[in-house]
Amino acid sequence: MSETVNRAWTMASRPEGEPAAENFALVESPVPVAIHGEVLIRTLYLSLDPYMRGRMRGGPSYAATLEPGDMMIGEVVARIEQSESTLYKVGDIVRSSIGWQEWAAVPAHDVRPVNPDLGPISTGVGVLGMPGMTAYFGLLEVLKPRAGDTLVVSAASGAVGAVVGQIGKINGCFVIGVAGSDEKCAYLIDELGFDGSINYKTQDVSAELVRLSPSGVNVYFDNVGGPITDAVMENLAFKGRIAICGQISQYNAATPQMGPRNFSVMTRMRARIEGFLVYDFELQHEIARVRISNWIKDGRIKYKEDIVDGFDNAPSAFAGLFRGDNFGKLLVKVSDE
Ligand code: NAP
Ligand code: FER
Repeated sequence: MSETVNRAWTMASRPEGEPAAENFALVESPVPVAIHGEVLIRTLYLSLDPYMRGRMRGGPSYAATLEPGDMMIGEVVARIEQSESTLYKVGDIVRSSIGWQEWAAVPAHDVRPVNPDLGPISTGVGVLGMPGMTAYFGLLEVLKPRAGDTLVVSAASGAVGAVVGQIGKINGCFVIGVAGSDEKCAYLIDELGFDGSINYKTQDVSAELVRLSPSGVNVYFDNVGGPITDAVMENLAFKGRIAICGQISQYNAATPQMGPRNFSVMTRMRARIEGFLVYDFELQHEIARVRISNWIKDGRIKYKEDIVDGFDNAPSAFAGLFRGDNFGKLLVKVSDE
C-alpha cells in the first residue's frame, strides 16, 4: 500500500443558508491499520445526499447531529484493502457509513457487501442503495398507487424521484414529474417514459397540473415541500394521498417557512399525508434491491449518475444539491475502481 495519508472532510462550522466552503475543513491523518475483526477499506465513491444538511443543522433528528469539528457523515462504496476478518477478502466491494473520508478501518460487521452482479458498484449507494430503497418503499408501501392513478413526484429527475416515477409507470400510473430545468423535464418524458413534466422555475405548477390531469392528483410523492407542494395540494383528487419523503426546499432555511395553509382540501377530499423514512423498511431492502436490479436489466428502469471527480470537490458538489446543479444521483469519485 503506497498511500499513507488519509483525508477527511469535517464540518468546520454550521452553515447559515446554503453550505459554503468555510463550513468545511479538510483534515489529514495516517491511513489506519485494521486489527482483529476489522477491515481496511478505501473509498471509491462517496454518496452526497440532502439529509446531510439536516445533520449539520443541529436540533431533533433520528440520528445524532454534527458538532463543529466532527467528520461529515455519509455512505461510501469502497474496496477492501486489508482484511482481518473471515467475512471479507481483499478486493471485495462493500458499502459503509464511514463518512466523508478516503480510508477507514472498521469492524467487518459495519460494512455491507455490494453485489456487482446486481449492477455497477456505484449503484450500491444510488438506484440499488438508499435512494432506490426510498423510492420503492415510499411509493409501494406508503402511497400504494393503483393502476390509472395520477402520480406526481417532485425533484423528479433526482436520485429518488426518477425511480419513483419509473416504478409508478411499471404499476400503471399516469406519471407527472416536477423538475427545475427544461433539460431535466425532457429527460423525464423522452428517456424515462413519464407522461408529463413541469418545469417549476418557468411554469405555473398548479395550472399545468390542471391541464395534464384534469381529474386531479391521486398520489403525490413529495421530495421538496414549499410552493410546489402547495400547488399539488390545490389539485388533490378524492382520497388523495401524499407521502412526505423530503422537503429539500426548506433545508437551508434558518426558520421553517409557514404553510401550506390549504388543509381544508384534506377534509374536502378525505385525503391523507404520511411521512416515512427509508429505514422503516430496512428488513425488506434486499428483496427490493433484487427487484430494482431486475427492472434495470429488463430495461424498465433507467438511472442517471452525476459523478463529480475528486475528493476535494465534495463540499461544492454537496452545495449544488440545493441549487439543482446535479442531474441524477450525486456521487464523488474518490479513487479508481
Ligand atoms: P436529488 O433529487 O438527486 O437532488 C436534489 C434535487 O432537489 C436537486 O437536484 C433539485 O432538482 C431539487 N431541489 C433543490 N432545491 C429545490 C427547491 N428549492 N425546490 C424544488 N426542488 C429543489 O436528491 P435525492 O437524494 O433524490 O433526495 C430527494 C429528496 O428525498 C430530498 O428531500 C431528500 O431529503 C429526500 N430523501 C428522503 C429519504 C427518507 O428516508 N425519507 C431518503 C432519501 C432522500 P431540480 O433541478 O429539479 O430543482
Ligand atoms: C432525508 C431527509 C430527512 C433522510 C432522512 C431524514 C435518509 C430524516 C430526518 C430526521 O429524522 O430528522 O433525506 O434520508
